[in-house]
This record gives sequence, structure tokens and C-alpha cells, in this order.
Amino acid sequence: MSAHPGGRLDGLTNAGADWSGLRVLVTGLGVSGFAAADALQERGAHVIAVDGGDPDTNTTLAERARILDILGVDVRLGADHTTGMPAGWVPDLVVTSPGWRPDQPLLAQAARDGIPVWGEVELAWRMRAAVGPAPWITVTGTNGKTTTVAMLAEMLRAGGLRATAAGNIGTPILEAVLHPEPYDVIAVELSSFQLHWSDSLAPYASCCLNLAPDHVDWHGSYEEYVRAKGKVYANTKVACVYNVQDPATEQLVMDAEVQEGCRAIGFTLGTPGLSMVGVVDDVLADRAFVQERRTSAAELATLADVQGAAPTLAPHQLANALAAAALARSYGIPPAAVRNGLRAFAPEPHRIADLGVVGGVRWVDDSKATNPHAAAASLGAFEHVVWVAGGLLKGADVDELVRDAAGRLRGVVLIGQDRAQLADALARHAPDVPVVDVPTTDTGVMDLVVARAADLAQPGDVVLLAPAAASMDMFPNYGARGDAFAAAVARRADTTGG
Ligand code: UMA
Repeated sequence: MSAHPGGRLDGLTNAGADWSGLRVLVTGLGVSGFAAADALQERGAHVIAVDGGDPDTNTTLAERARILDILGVDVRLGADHTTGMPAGWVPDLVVTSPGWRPDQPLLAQAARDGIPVWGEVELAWRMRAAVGPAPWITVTGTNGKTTTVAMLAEMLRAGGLRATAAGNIGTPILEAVLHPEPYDVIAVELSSFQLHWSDSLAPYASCCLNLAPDHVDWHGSYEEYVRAKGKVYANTKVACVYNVQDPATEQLVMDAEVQEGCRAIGFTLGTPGLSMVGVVDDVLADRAFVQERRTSAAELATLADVQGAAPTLAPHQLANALAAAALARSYGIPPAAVRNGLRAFAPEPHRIADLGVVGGVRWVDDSKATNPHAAAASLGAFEHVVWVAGGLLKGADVDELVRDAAGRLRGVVLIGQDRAQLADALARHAPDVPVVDVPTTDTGVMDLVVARAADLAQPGDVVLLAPAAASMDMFPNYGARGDAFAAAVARRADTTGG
């Protein structure tokens, strides 16, 4: 930590510490940067906040900048401000947004100059209440983490606690930590980006749901991505929850430095062994947090409780429920509250969302499948699929995905920037499957996509939007992509009479 005030930063471990006068450069004014700048400014820090965006075209950014300016933050917008430190000013600390890559010029300069860089999650951990702060239960993984923390939060609430889900799910964790009405416990979704910039978290319980290549461009290599994910287990107090079907997650637990007495707890789609939560017949069963676990198990819920109103119970959805149940049980939540939490859980939009049957074909929006691993799970849940795929692959390899899915594919409609890579993989592994290439990136593209998919589908098939890729080449985010798809399906229902 160089010549900078390492000693002072070491003492900044709770909201009551003396943050005043600390010079902090906040990089990025998305939701996390805004929360960080606001919290630091309120505690008397001297904050400069930079963002490369253009306020003339980005009205949200302009509004955030206006509010922070009123609060006294020195806000500097535009690409010129993100290439190096502000002239004539050396910060004590940089607090960065998760979207900023470590090789971004300003962050690279901070590393060269020995200026500590924290993520907003690290800042939030260090701004917890001095006395009786809400414990964090943390969840990461390549896929399923948003669903899992949402399920976990429902279980905690069903157990009578004031709980919320925060972090990568959308609400900055800082907001949850500094909420005027303190939470009893917080279910925290952590991305690999956020974990990269966090070093002192000590969660009550933690979980890495699964591991598969994603965000390799941001981290530089798959090994670095896995290393970041593994940080979720560091300093865990009570339970490190891992996926029995994904041994790499168990390895991360074995490699982690945890607190004395912390247990490794597995979740499995099969029969649970000792210290596991799993499935027996149609029941979710706990052999980890029951007194007589050597000889008996506790019934937590049924498979029907997990499936709810979904068109099918996808194995990964069951895995998410088991992981959430293990984490909730580690916190002492009783079985009935686990079940009630699962029943109360409402799936997020764009996550295997059933859009109904139009023209004898079921239409499903899984726009949230932004990487090959998520798309594989989604494709595996249906027998005969017309697959709508493509977008930004972020350096991911799609060969395994296409090879494994080949037998289910009735046809494929390709969209987005990296569709040639998917087309090549399809030519190699599914040469007989018809592929339609949709090169246009117009906003109206989804009508064309839906028409082409309908041409390929046979009655009883599923048309599945599970792009295996990010959306930003064509849409603001995956939500907008899913909305466009759903709207085009609805228009087709109107014109064809459903
Ligand atoms: N910016 C620059 N220069 C850069 C990069 C970004 O100036 O080199 C600016 C942009 O103009 C923008 C701001 O930085 O104004 C964006 O910051 P950000 O991308 O870190 O976004 P936030 O709004 O702070 O949202 C972040 C997470 N975003 C990312 O990790 C990319 C949100 O996760 C998260 O919900 C939020 O913090 C609260 O914790 C989103 C996400 O896509 C949903 N996550 C990835 C995923 O789930 O796969 C990891």
C-alpha cells in the first residue's frame, strides 16, 4: 500500500470511523459509483467522481452528476477524464465501479502509483455499522446467482427476519448497508468483477454455485476469473456452500482461508450425503443442519414448491433452490420458512419466462442467458427447440454448447455481432440443423426473428431465446432484448390469431 495512508485506510472498518478529509477518486457513475460518491461525501471525504460517459446523450448520467454536484462532489464527465488521475491531485484511495476493467488506463495508473483500489462492495463492507452490523450471506457463480439470492431473501423473510437482496442483483450493497432502517441480514449477489475488487469481506455463509467461462475478456484469463470467484469463500464464518455436481466449486472451498469451525456444505441434485442438502424422491432434503444428520434428514420443500408456475422444472432452477436452502439453513431458518420462501419467490423476468403458445409453438424468453453455460442449462430443459442465439460472446467458446445441444435443435436463428462464430460451431457440430442468419440490427429485428423461428418450428416445439451472449451490440441490456422478443411474439399472436 505504498506511501499512501495505508495505516489510515486500515482503520476505516465501519461507518463510525473518521472518513473526513480522505481524498477519494470514484471511477464510474453508474448505480454503484453514485452510491459510493454519495456515502463518502456525506462522511466528509473529499470526492472527485469521473465517468467517461456523455451527459448529453445519457440523461441518467446527467441526473446523477447534477445531484452529486449539489451535494458537493467534484464531478468530471467525458472520456478525457478517464485516461489518468486528475491533474495536480493524488487520491488516497480509488473506489471503482465493477464495470471498470483493471487494465483501464486510470486504474492501471493507480496500480503503478501504489494507490489502493477498492470496489464499492469493499467500501460497503467497511461502512457497516460499528455495532451489530447485519451479517452478509454471499452468493457468486457463473449462473443462477440472482435467482439464488432472491430465493434466499424470501426464505430469510419467511423466517421472520428483515432481509433484502443486494449487490449485483441491482441494488448497490452500500444502499442496503446504510439503509436508515437496518436489516437483520443481507443476501448479497457478488459478480466476479465485484469480488476482484474486494479483499476484507467476512461473510456469515457463502456459496459459489457453478463455474464456467464468462467475462474472460475482463479478467484476462479463465484462471483469473476462477480466482476472483474463489474469493467469495474467504473468511467465511459458518458455512461454505458448494455444488457437488461441479467439483471445481468444492476445490475453491478447500483452497479458501475460512474462520475456525466453518463447515463445507454440499448441495446436490442427487441423494444428499452427510453435510449436504439434496433431493430424495420429490422432496428437498437437509442432511447438513439437523441434529441426527448421520441417520436422518429434514424435509424442506417439494419439487412442486420450486417449480411454481414455470413451464418446466429446469435442473439448474432446482440447484439454485437447494443452494439457497443450504444458505438459509446455515443461518438457522426453519424448514417451514424455507418452503414458504420458495413459494413466495417470483421468478425474475427474462429468466426462462413462458410467453405462451402461439401457432402451436411455445415461446420462451431466457434473454438472461448471456453466456454459453446459461444457454446450455436453458436448452437442456426442452426436448425440441428452435434456438434464437447470438450477440456479444465476450471471448467465450461455443463449441461445447452447440455440440451438446445439437440433438435438440429443430433450427437456429442467429442474431448479433458474433453470430459467425455460432454459425461456424453449428456447421461443425450440427451440420443438418437449418440455420437462419439475421444480419440486421434494426430495432424492429425481433419481428423478423420471430417470423423465421416460426417457419422452423413444428407444433409442440419450443422457440427459445437463450442467446449465450450479451446484448449490448443491439440493445441497452438483456431486459430490453427480452422485451423486444416478447413484444414481437405478442404481435405475431395478434396477427395470426394466437
Ligand atoms: N464507465 C466508464 N469507463 C469504463 C467503464 C465504465 O466511464 O471503462 C462508466 C459508464 O459510463 C457508466 C459507469 O461507468 O456510467 C458504469 O459502471 P458499471 O458498469 O460498473 O455499472 P453500475 O451501474 O455501477 O452497475 C454495477 C454492475 N454492473 C457491472 O458489473 C457491469 C451491475 O451489474 C450491478 O447490478 C450494480 O453495479 C450494483 O451492484 C450488472 C451486470 O451486468 C447487472 N453485472 C454483470 C453480470 O451479471 O454478468 C457482472
